[in-house]
Amino acid sequence: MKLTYQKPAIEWTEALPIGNGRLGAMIFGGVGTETIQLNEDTLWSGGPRDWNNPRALEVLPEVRRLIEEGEYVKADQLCKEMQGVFTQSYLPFGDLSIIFEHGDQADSYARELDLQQGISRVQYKVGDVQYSREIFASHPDQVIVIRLQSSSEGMLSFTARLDSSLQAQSLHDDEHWIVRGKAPVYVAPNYHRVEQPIVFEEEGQGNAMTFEGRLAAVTGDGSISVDQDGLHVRQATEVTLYISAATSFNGFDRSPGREGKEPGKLAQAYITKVLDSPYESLRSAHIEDYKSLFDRVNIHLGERTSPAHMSTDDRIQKYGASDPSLVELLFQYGRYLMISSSRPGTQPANLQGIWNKEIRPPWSSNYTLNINAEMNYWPAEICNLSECHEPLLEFIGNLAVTGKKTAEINYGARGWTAHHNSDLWAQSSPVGDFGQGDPIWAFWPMAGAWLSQHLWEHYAFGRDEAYLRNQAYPIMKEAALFCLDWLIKDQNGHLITSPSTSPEHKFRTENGSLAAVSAASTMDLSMIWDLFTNCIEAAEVLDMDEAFRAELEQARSSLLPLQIGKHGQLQEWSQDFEDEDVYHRHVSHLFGVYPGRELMKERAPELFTAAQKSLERRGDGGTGWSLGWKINLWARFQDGERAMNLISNLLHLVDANARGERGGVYANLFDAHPPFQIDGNFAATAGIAELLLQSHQGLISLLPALPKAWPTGSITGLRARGGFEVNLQWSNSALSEAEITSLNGETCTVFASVPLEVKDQHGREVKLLDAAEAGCISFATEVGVKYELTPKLGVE
Ligand code: FUC
Repeated sequence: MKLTYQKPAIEWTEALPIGNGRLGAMIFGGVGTETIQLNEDTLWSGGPRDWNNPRALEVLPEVRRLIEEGEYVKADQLCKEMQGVFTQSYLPFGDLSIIFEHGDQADSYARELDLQQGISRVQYKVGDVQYSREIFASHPDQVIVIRLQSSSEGMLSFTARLDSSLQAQSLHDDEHWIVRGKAPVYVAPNYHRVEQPIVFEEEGQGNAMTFEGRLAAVTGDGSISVDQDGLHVRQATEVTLYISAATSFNGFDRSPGREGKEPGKLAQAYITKVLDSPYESLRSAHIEDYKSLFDRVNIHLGERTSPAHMSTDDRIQKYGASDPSLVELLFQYGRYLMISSSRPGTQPANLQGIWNKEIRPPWSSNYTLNINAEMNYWPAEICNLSECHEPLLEFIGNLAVTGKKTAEINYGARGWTAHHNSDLWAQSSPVGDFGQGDPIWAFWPMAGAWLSQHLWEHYAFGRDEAYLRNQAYPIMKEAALFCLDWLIKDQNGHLITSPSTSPEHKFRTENGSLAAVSAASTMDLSMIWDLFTNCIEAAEVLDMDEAFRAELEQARSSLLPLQIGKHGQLQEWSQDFEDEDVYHRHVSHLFGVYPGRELMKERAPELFTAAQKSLERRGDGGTGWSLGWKINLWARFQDGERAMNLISNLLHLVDANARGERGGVYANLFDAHPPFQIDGNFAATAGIAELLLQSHQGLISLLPALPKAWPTGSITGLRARGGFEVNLQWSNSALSEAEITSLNGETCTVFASVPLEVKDQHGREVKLLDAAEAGCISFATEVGVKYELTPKLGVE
């Protein structure tokens, strides 16, 4: 479980990421100069502001009329008047450089990222002296720790400094090197051309976010001094560097300038606290904390086929998915990245997790809600990192606040809505700077419906009823209220959405021109189905809102039915339009297959087959995240071979400077759109789990889509809906044993391709109940008890 390399990183996408949810760092591992690029997850441009647009409500009836008359291009045009401002941008914090006096000529160089401990290491020799570094981001202690050692006494001499590319000053006191700065009050998205894309406020205005970082060193035998050039260490054998960082961010609805926290105090407090602790105790606290999450899941898909010494980038290039242990690494890397970028109390992982080096990063490194932000959290529940899901769930709560105003002002609707982009400030309106955005991405008022699925899934897996009652359901209900108001009746009395887009994919109108908005895209209908269904089930569990439940049931049954088009495909739009691009990266209309549960083979066989046909037509290419989505979809279509093809396409080495639509991974295994986007990493992890275990149909399906390439293997610690933890073992491509631990004492229904018998953890036979589904077994469970399921001997 290591990423390994025999030379330092030159490109950022060769550097190795560490993080504690809040602080992130990219480690280059240079010999003469070590560069560590730093992030703090609340360092964003801007602050809370008004992004709503009353003009939206004025033009809405006319947009709807144009759509009804088939004037889609005109409707697109008018729809632009519904927009608000662009979101703000996630920012880089700074760079630590350590300039060594031993020069940059080294032998026996090696660097690694150890996923088992959450530690990155660098080792090399200069002459006879062996140098080593160990770097981690501690969650318990909220600092980044760098341990430097030389094998011979007193051979470590260097100067270290921390600098920021924002409006910042580097200064020092007697002990610490300090960087103190201000974030811009505005940063335009990288795709938006404006004269002044980065705006810092004038002196004295006091609205901007401020930040501070500190660097300190501790050594047993060397000397330490700080002056205007940096922090100097001389003739040490062992040194520990500590970095702390903080911003003035004080909540999504407070001015970071006028109502902010004091970053100086915070940064100082974090660092003072650790300076007195021995390195070993910080290190063991970090490892213990990290392992408490990481070790929950073990995976084994086959023996390593690439040579043991081969570096990770070479393995990707020469072996790709044909090396099962590289697939294991990709799977666990997604879990590592989640633990490192999303912890209770932090911000949710954004488009780049927490790792970003640019002031104008691709797509502002923001929250793209029409796929990417949700995708980030696909592995959270199934891969046993449920608490890492919390930052997103909290963020949804913020959006429900800002989005309530947007619903009211822009659409005159109840409830809350959000659109395709958001940021630290929970921006909820359509973006586009009042008319500059293309509605194909800017107009999409459905984020509330999609995000609410995460609230429900957190309950579906964990079964925490208090959470459902107090936190999740009230927000889900408000999202449903918005949808009830947003839906209108068509001439046949069906409920439809209008205007409606299928994210980022245009259709051809009758006269051949391309348009974005029409009525009732399949994705809208499927997400509303999903939201209403989850609300109905939640209200049943909570035994409340009977009348509201009935209203939702009524509305759900009146939704315009999904349709099958002339190619046998699941129609993407309510009209059987031709695609702008049949290979388009988005597969929005397949929401009901994954991550939704509207379209299942047993419940809707024809639509399910049509959905598969749609995916077939899309092909196996696409950006990193698009490949990731398709892995999950093929898993749901129970086609392990096809999913394997997608995994193979994703494990394709992408050049650091590539741009475009051919996805893959970089040398550091970060997902490449390209450019870097973290969503594909998370989707790959979720997808690999989904090949081995599914639970969206109200039963636990074991090895539903096992690829032939992994004939023997095991996985432990996956979670299934209903409050179960599942271990699986297989050989000759068939299940040999499953262990299911019941965390909530619910009835367990299991499907596998072989007949099974069940014993409890004491070896006692367990009585089977009459299973509702054919081919399944069902049994009552007790909380905390582990059940062993094995194939019945002699039965095929
Ligand atoms: C959507 C996608 C793009 C990219 C961006 C961040 O706009 O269509 O491919 O992932 O989000």
